[in-house]
Amino acid sequence: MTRRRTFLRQLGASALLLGLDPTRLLKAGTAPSSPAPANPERFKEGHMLSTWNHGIVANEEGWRQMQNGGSATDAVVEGTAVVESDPTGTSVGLGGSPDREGFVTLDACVMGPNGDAGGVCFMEDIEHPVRVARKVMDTTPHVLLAGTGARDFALAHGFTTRDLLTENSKRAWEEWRKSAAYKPIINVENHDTIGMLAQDRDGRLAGACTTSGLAYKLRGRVGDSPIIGAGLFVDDEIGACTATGLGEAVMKTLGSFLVVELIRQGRTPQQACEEAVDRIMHKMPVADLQVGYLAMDTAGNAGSCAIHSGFNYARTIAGHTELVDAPHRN
Ligand code: SD4
Repeated sequence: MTRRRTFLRQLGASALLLGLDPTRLLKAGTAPSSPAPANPERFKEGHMLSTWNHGIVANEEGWRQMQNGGSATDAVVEGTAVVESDPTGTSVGLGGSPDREGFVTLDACVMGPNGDAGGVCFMEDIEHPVRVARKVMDTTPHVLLAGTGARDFALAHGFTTRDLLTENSKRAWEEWRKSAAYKPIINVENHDTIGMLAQDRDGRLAGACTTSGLAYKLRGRVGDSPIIGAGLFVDDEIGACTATGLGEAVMKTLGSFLVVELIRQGRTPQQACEEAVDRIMHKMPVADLQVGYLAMDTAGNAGSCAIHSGFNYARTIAGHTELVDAPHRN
């Protein structure tokens, strides 16, 4: 809010100098057109949203972080890191399904207050890409590191290597190789990236997104999840959004940025998620394609929408977590 006030003051001063009406300039400018209402009391200890049911454990860790004085960024990074370490999840971190050559390659990003962002993509052998993404954000002038460069960067910052292909995911890949048919299956095979959004007690917003991407993808394929604006976008004067599902559809419509921009223009998070889903449905056939959006604004309003049924998310307010089924449009 401080930055917005500074912006408004500067805008007003420049307009007056030029002999213009500052209120007319604001309408044409990029400042939020409908500032969200003040934070309700119940959100003051923190508020978190995470995709899918593994969002429950992510939010629990995020809540612990916040109770220990951690920021929204601490909550989303450490919350999603818990899911990265779960070998039973086949779409994130350890145990993630490999590409068609049998290599597990990971994508992740994080975005904090003030527009700070970092990410890694096509990275191998490192269990916690989301923590590496945070290092990129905190210690480099860059946003995204890829492949061996990302891996080397992680090693230089104290991360260690680990074989991320578990016996189970290897067995499933070997089974898949017998037919080698690539057909994404809605909500089962592909669609459980973890995206997490949080607002801390200081009102700061942050988000993180981490995935092993589509099972048996072409080697080198990178999805939406590490791409700022596609799999994740945070503007802590407005709101935050994360995406799950077929990354190509999200990238082609720059989905998370679109949702936050729609909130900026006055939509509720719910309306914004619906509109972003409708944009995909208008542009491409969606019978075999699932995408889900999850968003919050600075007032604690949440929204979600998916193309098809089956998408759910975990919401934590004041330490209480519930699993919510997202509405769908098809
Ligand atoms: C991707 N959006 O790489 C991710 C896939 C996903 O669980 O959501 N997987 O396209």
